[in-house]
Amino acid sequence: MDINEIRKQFPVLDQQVYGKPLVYLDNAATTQKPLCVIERERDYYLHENCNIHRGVHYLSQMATEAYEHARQTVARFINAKETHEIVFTRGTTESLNLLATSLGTENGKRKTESLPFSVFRFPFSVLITAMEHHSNLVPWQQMVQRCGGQLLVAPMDDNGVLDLQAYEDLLKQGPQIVAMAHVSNTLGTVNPVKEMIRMAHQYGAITVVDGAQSIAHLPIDVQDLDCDFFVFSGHKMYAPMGIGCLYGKTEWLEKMSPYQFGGEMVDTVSFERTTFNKLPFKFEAGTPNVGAALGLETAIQFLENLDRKAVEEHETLLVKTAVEKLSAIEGMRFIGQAPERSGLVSFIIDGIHPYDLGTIIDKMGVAVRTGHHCAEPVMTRFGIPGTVRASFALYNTLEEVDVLVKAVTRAANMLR
Ligand code: C6P
Repeated sequence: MDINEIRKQFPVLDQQVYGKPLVYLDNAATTQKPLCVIERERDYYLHENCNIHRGVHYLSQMATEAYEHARQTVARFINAKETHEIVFTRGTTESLNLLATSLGTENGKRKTESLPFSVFRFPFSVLITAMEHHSNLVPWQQMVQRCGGQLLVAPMDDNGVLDLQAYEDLLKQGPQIVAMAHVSNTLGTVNPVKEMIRMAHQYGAITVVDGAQSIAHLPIDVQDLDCDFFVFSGHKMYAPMGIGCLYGKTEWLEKMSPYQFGGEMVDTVSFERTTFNKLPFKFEAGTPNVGAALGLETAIQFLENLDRKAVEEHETLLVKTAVEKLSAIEGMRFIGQAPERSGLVSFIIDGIHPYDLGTIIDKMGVAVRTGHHCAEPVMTRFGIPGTVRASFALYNTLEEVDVLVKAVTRAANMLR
């Protein structure tokens, strides 16, 4: 893998901030976009822009075809059985809200057992893990509160490793839905989701995997995982913002109610009654972000053109090196030390507020994220206000890790 060649495709990286070369280590928040993705979106607006599924004219048909081709590419990328199992959304958060709303209302309204559970079968509960991002916590919390159910939380140990025994004990309480992060955005922990899904199914629950932090780093095969739902955002995998996906097994998507109403998600409409379109369109109300969907397809092609094993090894080396070199700093405490980790390193230094550290190293050109990273309960669990998080992408280099370590060392000395 020629990192220098790859970096040429990311012009945004080649700039100075505060007179220092930019070292962009906030990739878990969003990755930068390669030229091919930027150009694909630009081309769409230059030559193809049109609303889709609506016009008989040439441009509309071309745009519709391109959008549906992008859906096929996503399906192939994550090995979905059927293309209609891919619903385009704005991102992970919208996908999870769709699920928490639709799964709740379906059961609430019809009082049927059409899904494998009913909110009227008490106790109704959703099981999550202690390391969830707010987007995989708050929608479920609000759902159980609306439906009069309970949110169960599987704990983790001091290294940020999920307690699988406690997870199984909670499964015995019969949660109807289990929602889990594939990779934690604060700790970097890679959860054993395949095993967790197998266990959840054994106890009769359906499973939702939050793939926001795994999609760019790990190969995803939804059939092999056997998850019922898998969600992710395009902007964390080199694609534009405003596009993401919900994968769902046909059998559940068929049974779920639409999430939003209007536009082409209908079949027939009268003042008395509406019937809904087939999958996946019944979940795509209103005009979608066509340009971003095409950008997502190009981002997938960009990744597929690389040796993904080599990318994974490179990113693992970046994390390992960062951990080794940062360890030498006095008062360093890593938050999240699971043996299976991906993409990032999170830490605090005794007596130094993460925000102060982040602000100082920013002036040295190093962009990291500080704070609770939208996972406040994780901070509460570790009794800290936040962490400094350096998160890596395939274009980062070992030299950049050195710049990070030097910047953190200098900032820590200044702040002590
Ligand atoms: N985490 C971070 O800096 P959206 O914003 O919808 O694209 O993704 C939400 C989300 C859901 N789950 C996980 C595990 C995530 O990491 C994120 C986004 C970013 O960590 C922004 S808060």
